[in-house]
Amino acid sequence: LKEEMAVKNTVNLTLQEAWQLAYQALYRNGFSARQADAVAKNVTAGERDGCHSHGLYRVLGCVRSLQAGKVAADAESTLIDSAPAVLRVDAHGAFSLLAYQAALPEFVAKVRHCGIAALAINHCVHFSALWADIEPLTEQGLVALACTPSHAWVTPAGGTQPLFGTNPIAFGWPRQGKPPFVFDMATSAAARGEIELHRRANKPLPEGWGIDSHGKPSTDAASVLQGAMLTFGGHKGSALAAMVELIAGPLIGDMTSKESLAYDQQTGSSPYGGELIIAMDPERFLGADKEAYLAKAEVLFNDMAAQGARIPGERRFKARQHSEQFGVELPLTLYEEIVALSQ
Ligand code: NDP
Ligand code: PYC
Repeated sequence: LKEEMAVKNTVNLTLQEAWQLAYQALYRNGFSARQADAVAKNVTAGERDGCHSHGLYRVLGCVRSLQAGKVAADAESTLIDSAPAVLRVDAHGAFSLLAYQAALPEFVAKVRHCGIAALAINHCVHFSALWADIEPLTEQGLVALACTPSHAWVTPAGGTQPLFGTNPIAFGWPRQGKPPFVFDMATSAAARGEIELHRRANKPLPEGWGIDSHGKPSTDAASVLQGAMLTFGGHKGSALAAMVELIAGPLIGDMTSKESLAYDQQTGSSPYGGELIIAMDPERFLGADKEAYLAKAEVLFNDMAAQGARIPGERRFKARQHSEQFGVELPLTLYEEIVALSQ
């Protein structure tokens, strides 16, 4: 088996084996069983969906964050009922995942009651893909939007110095009998995790992802990680990145990406701060007209597909089906690094 792995340079794991690998590394390094399980489930889901930048690779960063004292190993969250349509949950320095899980039932109750509601996750360490926060809402028939700042790695359009985070925005729309329409995108040209994976694989970056520390365009991953990343779509992505800084930073009483990076003290830990999630209940907007209007959404998706456009999320759900049947392929070097963490 070892020889076969060395020739292929990858390891095939069932989803259960992938979870186990992540869980062992996290638990043995000091995370509580609950935290380790939540993180292991999240990164296994990322790997399963072909979202490698937020798959098992993240275990390395989670353990590094714990060793640097930048994430709580076992904190339990507390809920704060701020207003009829606003809920806050304080993660007390742990990852966002369990805080979100704890807040979800009360958040959904507020959305159903008010038609629209917002959830702020505060004081959380955030390493994960946002579609995982959207799907529990679309599964309940809700329309949802989520965003979070990260670390100051991205230069605003027209600048040369890192200021914004990679600041993802995710949106989900529920569909009857079909996977939801979900887009989930960094407001940088690519997620930082994607650039880190290019560096690990010694692969050049596509043009337009970043600049080196002299402000010159670069396709060298290590130079861009030292320099600055670029926003997608020039000034438009830059404006959206600024919006995320504001609504998932100061508006919810939490950090900007610049503050998060300063807090990091060059330990290479995951970003620390807040996440904002807004959800809407079509039932409360539309009442008896709901079905007729939701049918119009299907016309829109069909019209997109008729032109050959791919529906965001489609690739992920296909990858999910494939991984559930055939497991996931992990680069051998990554597999060995995670195994070494478990010893
Ligand atoms: P991508 O650029 O790979 O994809 C962004 C979105 O566009 C996805 O919804 C994807 O759908 C869709 N898409 C991609 N190609 C096409 C196409 N040709 N036609 C139609 N739709 C398409 O992702 P990013 O690199 O921007 O982000 C990756 C992940 O990183 C996200 O999950 C994000 O949440 C996470 N992230 C997390 C951060 C954090 O602070 N926690 C910070 C930054 C990023 P599909 O999935 O189906 O391919
Ligand atoms: O890939 O940009 C990223 C990222 C930041 C925090 C988690 N993922």
